[in-house]
Amino acid sequence: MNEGAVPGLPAPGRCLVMGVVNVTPDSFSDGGAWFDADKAIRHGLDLMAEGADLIDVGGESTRPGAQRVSLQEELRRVIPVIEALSQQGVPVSVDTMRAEVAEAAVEAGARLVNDVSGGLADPAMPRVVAAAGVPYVVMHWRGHSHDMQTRAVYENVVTEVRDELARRVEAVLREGVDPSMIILDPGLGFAKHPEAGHNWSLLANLDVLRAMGYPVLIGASRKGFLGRLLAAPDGTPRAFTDSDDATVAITALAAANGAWCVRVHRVRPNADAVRVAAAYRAHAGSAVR
Ligand code: PMM
Repeated sequence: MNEGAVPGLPAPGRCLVMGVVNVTPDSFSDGGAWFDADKAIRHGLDLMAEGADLIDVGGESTRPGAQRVSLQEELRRVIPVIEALSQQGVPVSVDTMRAEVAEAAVEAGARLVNDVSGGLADPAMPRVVAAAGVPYVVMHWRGHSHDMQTRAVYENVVTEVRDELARRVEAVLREGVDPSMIILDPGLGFAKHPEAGHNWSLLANLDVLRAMGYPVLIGASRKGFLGRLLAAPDGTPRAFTDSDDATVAITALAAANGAWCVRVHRVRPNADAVRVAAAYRAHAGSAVR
C-alpha cells in the first residue's frame, strides 16, 4: 500500500499532512513571514495544532529564478528551528539539497530528509541519508531554480518523470538507501511548464507513479500553475496566497487517489480535505447491488 507506514513517521491510516515552514526571506509562497527563528518555531507549533502530521523546515528558496544560499547561511537558518521543534516532540523534515545540512538536521532531530533534487544537487546526499537511516523524499528535478524552467521540455511528461525517478531510485539504492525509506515526488512546478499542463498531467496520472511501489508525496500548495488556472479575465495570475482553496481541492483529489502525503502551507483546511478523502476511500465499493 502506497499510503502505508514509513519507518519513524506517523501512520494515521490516511494521507499525511506536511506543514511548510520556510525560514527564508524570499520563498515565493510565504516569503519572509517566518524568517525569524522564533517566529518559525511558533508557526511550526501552530501548524501542528491545526492538524499537521509533520513540519517541513527549509532554509533555501526554490522559487523559479532563485539563487542559492551559502551552506553556512542555510545551517544558520534551519538548525535552531529543527532543534526546537524536535525537542517539543514535533516530527520534523528538513527541506535541503545539501548533505551537510541533512546530516546536521538529523543530528538536531529531523526524522526525514526532503531533497528536491533527488540526490542530484549533492552527490554525497544519498550516502548521508543511508547512514542516517531516515526516510528520504526523492523528488523529480532537472536542475537548479535559476534556469529550471528552460528544462521543462517533454514528449510525455508522465512517463518521462516516472523513468527519471526510476533512475534516481536505482542510484540512491546503490548508495545504500533502504527501499522502505524511499518516498517519491513528481516535483510539481520544478521544470514543469504551467501552460503546457505538465503539473495537471502528473496529478491526473498519480497511479502511474504509485505503480512504482513507493509512497508518493504531492507539493501543489500555492504553486504558480494554480495562480494561472485562477487568472483574472485579463490574464493576471491569482496571487500565490490566494490559491489556498484550489490547493485544498488538489489535496482532496490527490488523497482520494492514494497520495501518501501532501505538503501544504495552510494546514487546517487541507487536514480536513485528507479526512474527507479517507472517508470517501473507506466507502469505495460499498454500493449494495
Ligand atoms: N516544493 C517546494 C519546496 N520543497 N519539497 C517537495 N518534496 N515537494 C515540493 O513540491 C516542494 C518541496 C517549493 O515550494 P515552497 O517555496 O512553497 O516551499
